[in-house]
Amino acid sequence: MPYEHNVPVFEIAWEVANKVGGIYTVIATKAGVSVKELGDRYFCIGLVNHTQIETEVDQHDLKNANVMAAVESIRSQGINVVTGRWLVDGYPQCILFDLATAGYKLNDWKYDLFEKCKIELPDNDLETNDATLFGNLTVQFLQHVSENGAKDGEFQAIAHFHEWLVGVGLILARTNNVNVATLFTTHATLLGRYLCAGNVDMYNNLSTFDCDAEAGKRGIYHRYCIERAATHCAHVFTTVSDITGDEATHLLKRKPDVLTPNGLNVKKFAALHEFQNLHQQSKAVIQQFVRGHFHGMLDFDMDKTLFFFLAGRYEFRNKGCDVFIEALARLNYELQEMGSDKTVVAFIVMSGKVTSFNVDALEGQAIAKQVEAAVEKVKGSIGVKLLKVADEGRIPDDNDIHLDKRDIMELKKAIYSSRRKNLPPVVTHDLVDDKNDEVLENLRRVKLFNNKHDRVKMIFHPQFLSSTSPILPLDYDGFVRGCHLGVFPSYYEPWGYTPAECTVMGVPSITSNLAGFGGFIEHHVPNFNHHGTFVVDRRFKSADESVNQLKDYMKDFCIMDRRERIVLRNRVERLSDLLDWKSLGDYYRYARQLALHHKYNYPLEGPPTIENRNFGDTSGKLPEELKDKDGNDKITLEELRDMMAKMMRRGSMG
Ligand code: G6P
Ligand code: 1S3
Repeated sequence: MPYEHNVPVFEIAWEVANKVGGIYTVIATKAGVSVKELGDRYFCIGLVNHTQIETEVDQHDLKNANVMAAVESIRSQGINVVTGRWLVDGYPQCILFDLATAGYKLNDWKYDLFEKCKIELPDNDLETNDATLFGNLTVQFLQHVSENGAKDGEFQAIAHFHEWLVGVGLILARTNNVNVATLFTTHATLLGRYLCAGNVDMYNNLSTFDCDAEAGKRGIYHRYCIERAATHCAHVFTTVSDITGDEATHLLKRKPDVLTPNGLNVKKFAALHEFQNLHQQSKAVIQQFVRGHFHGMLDFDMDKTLFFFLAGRYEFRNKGCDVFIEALARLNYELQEMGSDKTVVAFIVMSGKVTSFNVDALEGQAIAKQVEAAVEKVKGSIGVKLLKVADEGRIPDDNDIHLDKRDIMELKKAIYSSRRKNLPPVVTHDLVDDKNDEVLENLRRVKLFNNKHDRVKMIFHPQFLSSTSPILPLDYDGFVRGCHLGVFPSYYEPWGYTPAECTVMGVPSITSNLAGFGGFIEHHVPNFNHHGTFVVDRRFKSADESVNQLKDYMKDFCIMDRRERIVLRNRVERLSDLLDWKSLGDYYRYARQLALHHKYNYPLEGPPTIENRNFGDTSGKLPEELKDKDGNDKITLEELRDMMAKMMRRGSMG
């Protein structure tokens, strides 16, 4: 019997209805295809985050009597369990445990874990304490569901666990012999992340590490034990990319059975060029911010200003921020040497510890508004003068539209107050530890201070973006759309959603061959740089060479003109189907089938493949965006070839 007819699927993750990082994006964006495939047999299991639950969950009982009976049995122990539907596309059912109300069980459950698995947990690791509570609640729930279900005949279920934090539930499901087929997906390895962040050359030494000792040295041995035990207990083990597959093989000692690359919920606009219009709209908001931020020093042409950005979790080296800053410094020098008329405003968006907005940054926006208000007033007074002339039936001449004393006073006041004594700040917020902040330390080192002569200006925004911000009122998606280039030269990046998000929004990006996404694109897209996805080699080149390669990519981008950028954005956007869960969801489906095969002997279909796609034109015909509404060519093929040759000027781009 094909499993899609009756087997319930429980997808278990710390970030269900709890936005922390990338795993939230995985489960939330996948929910649409999961619900489409599995309907009401699909349940997400997570924990209650009191600050998010009201906006993330529509709370109510679920229809499934077996599931509700299991929930009630946990509630009867005085533990709060929230049920309802998660407010994301697909509207999946969710069951969330309130860990604070289960705290009284902690010592018993820690003891039990030690007795059964010899995993000893320290007292001071609050996160692992929570992981223990969560794991025990999950396994109690699964046990109830499978035992209740078995009363009506044979019962089968799938439990898919994500990341070590929910690993205890998987370990206990196996040690307690719960009747479920289990999967474990890791989105990184604990040890890999620590090794890379600590300046160890992980990739060239993967096979040589004494993992227990390395985990011990870093105080994460107990966490590592949970992660490794979960990996080995699962019927099926998966991870998100080739590179993390290798890492897991060596550091967790199990080769993944399936790779489950991360997708996105791709929304196509009815009008092909809608994403280009959105770029224009969001760019106008960023330009407004830049106008305020650089007030009194805005001697660069906004029309020739490009917005680059790096965003991600604040892991300075792992996310490649070190390489980005160094490459920007070199780009700054070369643009000056070339006498370029382009300016790059480079944003770094990584959430750090801040106290409040920086006064200078706030003031900049206020001053820009004052200047605008003064200009508006003067515009009004000129309008009145013109109206008077028109009423008289005369054609106005220069004498009629002169500025009078009051207008000039108004403008003088605004312009004088916009003159600045300091350079425009490189950071938008006050940081708790400004002196030791890694981004600021490095900006100081390379002297990117927003000086007049700098062709690269810096903005470090150490907070998540929000459309209610008084300085840059855009949410993350809007901001990405308004930028010209995303730059993510990561050193440790199992997948890397940031460049993938750029792709589906039609924004070119730079990734690295140490990022799962970079490897995926290299593998599946021929001539990927024609499609606006550039891959920095951080695996086989020296640090200095990687920095230069990144600088060259950014410099090439600066040389492009507007028409070339528009063409490139269209090409990037064409890759978005490749990243859609509509096809990548098949890998999850296959992994579940494999788990059923191992646990219940189901027959197995072959693994999915991403068939060769045609991502664009290599035929010599002009792309659609270069035709007018009647289908005639707007430029000649020769012009197009010149243009592409220019874009691929460097061998590395060809
Ligand atoms: C989009 C808009 C165009 C605009 C262009 C600017 O394509 O539809 O109206 O001219 O963006 O592109 P740029 O790369 O200069 O921001
Ligand atoms: C992890 O989140 P991170 O930014 O700590 O999981 C993400 C989802 O699979 C992945 O995209 C990312 O590379 C990992 O690092």
